[in-house]
Formats: sequence, structure tokens, C-alpha cells
Amino acid sequence: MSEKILVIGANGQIGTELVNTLRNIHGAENVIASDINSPTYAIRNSGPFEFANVLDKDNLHHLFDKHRPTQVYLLAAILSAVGEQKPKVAWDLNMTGLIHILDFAVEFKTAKVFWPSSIAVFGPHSPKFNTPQYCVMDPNTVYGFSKLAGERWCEYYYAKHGLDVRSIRYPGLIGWRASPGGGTTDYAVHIFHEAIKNGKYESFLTADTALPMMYMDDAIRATISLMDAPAKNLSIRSSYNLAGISFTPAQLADEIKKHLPEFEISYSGNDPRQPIADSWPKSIDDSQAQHDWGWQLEFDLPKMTFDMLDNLKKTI
Ligand code: AKB
Repeated sequence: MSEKILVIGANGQIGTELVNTLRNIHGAENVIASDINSPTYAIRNSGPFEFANVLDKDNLHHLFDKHRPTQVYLLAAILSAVGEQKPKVAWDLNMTGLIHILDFAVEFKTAKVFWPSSIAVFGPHSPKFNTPQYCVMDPNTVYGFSKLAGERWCEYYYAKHGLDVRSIRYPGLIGWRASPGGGTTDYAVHIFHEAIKNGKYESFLTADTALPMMYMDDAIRATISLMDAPAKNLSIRSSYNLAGISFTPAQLADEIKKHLPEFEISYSGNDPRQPIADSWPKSIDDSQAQHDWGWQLEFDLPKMTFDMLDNLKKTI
């Protein structure tokens, strides 16, 4: 049976890349990109596009009824930094949006749903190094506890309604095709743009702030591998830990300097994103993803840095 795939939040950092990959795999006409905002040129010109507002039930009902998707990827969300500026809006969008999609997926018998969680589900009392799948979780950002509650809803819909929901706790994501949208890990994308354009970058996180990160190619491959995995292999229906690469702003700057020796980094200090970063893990244990669906990382720090610079230089 051919798939009909609906991607909600297609204009964002993950959506831009995921739509492209899914259209290559399943055929452009079978992947409906949707977003609350007008699409990018690439998305509009490579396949179908629909406007979607996850808070508007009538609009969503119409979309599900019209396309009868076999798979839905819900990517619309407010991330950690912007979420702290608009806490209630972030909670509403991240939670109500998810529940609408879970309900329509049950009603329209959608075969599989993907919903992204994040390392933000961990908090100050979670283990900082090699953070396990199961441990104390006390997130202190609205984004973080909306993701943790969302994980509980996903597992609940799987248990109560048999809905095949799958999820990954993404680390900070780094890609060259699209900009990140208001997170704490955004520095790791901005630094590449500034290194190429201006030869210098002022980091809003301190030199030694280690965080788990992942190159977008790995993140997209992980997402599709998880969605393709046989359901019987999946032991986690909340969200899978994914480790990625852990590094600090100083380590990333050193790696960039190997290609751009004149590059200079400075640190602003006193940024509201610092305490968010300090509350998150420094490294993650993803042995369950390796075991259940054969996950293996491909891009380490040198390989990711080379590829980012190489591709960005052609586009900036
Ligand atoms: C953020 O920084 O908010 C996101 C995330 C880690 O989920 N990139």
C-alpha cells in the first residue's frame, strides 16, 4: 500500500529537511507539507502544501478527512527559549496541538504518528552524564515539561487506543538548509553562519557548556529508521533517548578553526538561555535505541563541522 504522509510544521528546521527526504522516498505527491505560515519556495515547488493550524480543530479535521494520511509527523512546537517568553502560549500549542492530532489519528485510523520530544524533558536533578532512558525527570522550562507531558500522552494513546505513536528525544539539531527556531541549542547553528560571514561569533552560552547535539542528516535518518522499524521491536512508546555528539562552544570553535584559522569566538555571559542549558544533560545514553531499532550515529564533531562549512559556503 502506498503511504500518504502529512507533515505538520513543515516550514521549520526539521520539517524542511524531512519533507525533502520523505518526498524522495515516497514520491512528492504522497507527502503533504503543512504549516501555519506560507511555505518556503522549495517546499511549495516540490509537492502539495496545505495551511494547518494545530489549534484549529475544524481545519485539522478537514485536512485528515481530505488526505486520509497513513502517517502523520507533528513538528509544530514552541521551543525552549521562546517558550520562556510566552509560557502559556507554548503550553497550549505544544499540548493542545498534540492531543488534537492524537485524537484525529485515532478517528481516521492513521497507521503511524511521529512526534518529537527533546533532551529538555530532563531537569536539574536528572543525571548529567550518560543520562539514562529512565531516571528522575524534573524539567523546569515550559517546553521541557510540555514535552514530558506529551510523552505521557503518546504512551497513553498507544496503551488505550492502540495508536502507533513513535518518538525521539532529539538533542540540539544542527543543519545548513534551515534555521533553528528559538531554542537554547541554536548557537551551534548560528556559529557556522557567523564564522563564514564575519569570521567571529559571540556565544550566548559559556565556553564550557557541554550539550548533546546532532547533525540533521543523522536526525532525519534516525526519524525514518524509527518509523520504518517493526512495531514489535519497539519497547518504548514514550520517547527514545538519542545521544548525538556532546561538545561545548569552545570545542566547536576549535573544530571550526581547523578550517577557518582566523575564526574568533567570544562569550556574552548573563544570557537567560544559560540556566536552561545548565539544567539539561551533558551527554545521553541511547543504548535502547541501538538495541530496538539498530540506531548508529554517523556524524561525529569533525565530520559534522566539515559538512556544515562545506554546504553553507555554497549557500551563504
Ligand atoms: C531547544 O534548544 O529548545 C531545542 C531542543 C534541545 O529541544 N533545540
